[in-house]
Amino acid sequence: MRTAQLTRTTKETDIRLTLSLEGGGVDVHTGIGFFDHMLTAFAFYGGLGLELYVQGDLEVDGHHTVEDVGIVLGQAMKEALGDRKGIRRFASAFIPMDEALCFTALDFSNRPFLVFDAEMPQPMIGAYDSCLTEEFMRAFAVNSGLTLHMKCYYGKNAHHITEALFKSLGVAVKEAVQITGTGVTSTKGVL
Ligand SMILES: [Mn+2]
Repeated sequence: MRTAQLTRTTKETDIRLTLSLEGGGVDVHTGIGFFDHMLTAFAFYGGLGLELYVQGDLEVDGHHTVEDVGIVLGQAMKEALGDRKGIRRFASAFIPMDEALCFTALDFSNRPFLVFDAEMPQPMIGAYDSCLTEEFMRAFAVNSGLTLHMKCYYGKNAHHITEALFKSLGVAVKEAVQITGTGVTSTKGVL
């Protein structure tokens, strides 16, 4: 079973996370309603089991909570993927949401990189700072060993843009982690 269970405690956040690449229940409590909504969408479209409980320093703002969840989710993804043998590795997805259209292309290459090109027309979505999506994606990419490119082609509503980004990440991750072969998906012989 490709699963991982992690806990991480710092002076800023306390995180408990269980991830399964084989599916399962989704239960997310970060203290930021919109972030829960995004992570739930990501897990659902990613075909992932995800249990996540976070106590963050939200009296400061959401930055530590969102970035640290990205770190721990990325670490869990890396652990669950193991030696990455036989995975499809690459995937991409265009996802619209109402007036917004977003795109994700990714590669579980073990070469972390983020390209993020999405303007957010509104600075806040509920209690969630729109600028935190890029921080989350960077932390997730760096810690999971993912080359991740995301782009918003157009959109007027930051909720729709952000949701299309998280859904496209989920759809692409679901495809990329599928085991379709037996060897390592690299001409180098190792990922
Ligand atoms: Mn929504």
